[in-house]
Amino acid sequence: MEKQPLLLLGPLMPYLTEELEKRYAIEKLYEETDALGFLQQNAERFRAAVTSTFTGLKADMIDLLPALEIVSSFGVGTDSLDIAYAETKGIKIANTPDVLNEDTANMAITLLLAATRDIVANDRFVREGRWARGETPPLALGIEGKKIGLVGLGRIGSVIARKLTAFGCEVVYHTRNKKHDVSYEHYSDLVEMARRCSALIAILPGGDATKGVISREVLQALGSEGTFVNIARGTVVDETALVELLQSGELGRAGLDVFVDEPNVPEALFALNNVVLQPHMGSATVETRKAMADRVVSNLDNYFSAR
Ligand code: 8YV
Repeated sequence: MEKQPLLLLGPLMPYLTEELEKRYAIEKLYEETDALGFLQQNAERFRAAVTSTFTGLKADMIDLLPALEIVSSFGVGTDSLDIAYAETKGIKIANTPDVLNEDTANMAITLLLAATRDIVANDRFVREGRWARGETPPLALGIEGKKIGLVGLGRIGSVIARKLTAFGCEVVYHTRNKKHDVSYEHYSDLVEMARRCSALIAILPGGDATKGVISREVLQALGSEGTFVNIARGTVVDETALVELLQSGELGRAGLDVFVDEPNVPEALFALNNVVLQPHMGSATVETRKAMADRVVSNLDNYFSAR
C-alpha cells in the first residue's frame, strides 16, 4: 500500500525520523532550498505534518498547507503552535504529554537542589584549587521542611509536588483557579505566596497569557534567601529583572532551564555563582525523548488508522 505523504517542518531526533520513514513517505521541508516553491508545487499532497515546540506552527505555514488535517508536535508545550488558527481550519494538533512528566519534574528538583546547595559554585571552587588552598565555601541552604511554591499545578507540576513532599517540603501553589482535587494550600496572590516561600518553581504553560507572570515584584518578594527555578518557558518571568536581582543579591539563587531567546542566554548570568544554567534539558533523557518520539508516531498512526 502506498505510504501516506508526511511533511517534516523542522529537524527531529534521528530515531523519530527513522520511525516515521518506516511508516510514511516523508519530505523534509527544512532541507528544501526553496521551501515556498516546494510548497506551492506539493502542498496538496500533505494531509499530515510533524513539528516540535522548537520549530512551531504558525498561521502563515498553515495557510500554505490547505490539505492539512493533523500536525503531530514533538514536545508538550504548545506556545509555539497557533492552535486557535489551526482549529479554524479543522486541523487536529497532537503533542506529547505525560511521557515527559517524571524526567521534567526531576530536572526541576535537580535545579532546586543544585541551586540551594551551591553545587555548581562549589564544583568550580574545587576545580579552581581554592579548597586545596585552605579556603572554605559558605554554608548552603536545605529544603527539608521548607515551603516551596509551585507556579502552575498541571501534569508536571503535580509530579513535582509529589516529589517535593517526599523530600519533606511543604508544597503550596498558585494557579488562576483553585484546584479542588488537591490538598496543597492555594494562593491566589502570587506576590504573597513568594513572600512566604523559600523557593518558587515555575511550571506553567508559556505563551501570551503567562508572559511575565513572575514579575520583578514577585522575585523581590521571594527575596535574598529565596530560590527561583524555571522549568517552564523563559517568557513566564521578567528576565531582565531576574538577572538584575541575581546580580544585586536581592534574589538569592536561581536554577534556570529555559530562557526568553534560546539558545541565547543573558551573558550577565555566566559570571554569577548563585545561578545554575541548563540548555533546556527538562525532558532530554534517552528514555523520555524516545517515549516522546513514539508518541509523535502514535499520534499519526492512530489518526490514520481511524480513517
Ligand atoms: C522539549 C519542552 O525539550 O515538551 C516541551 O514543551 O519544552 C521540552 O520537553 C522541547 O520542547 C522539545 O522540542
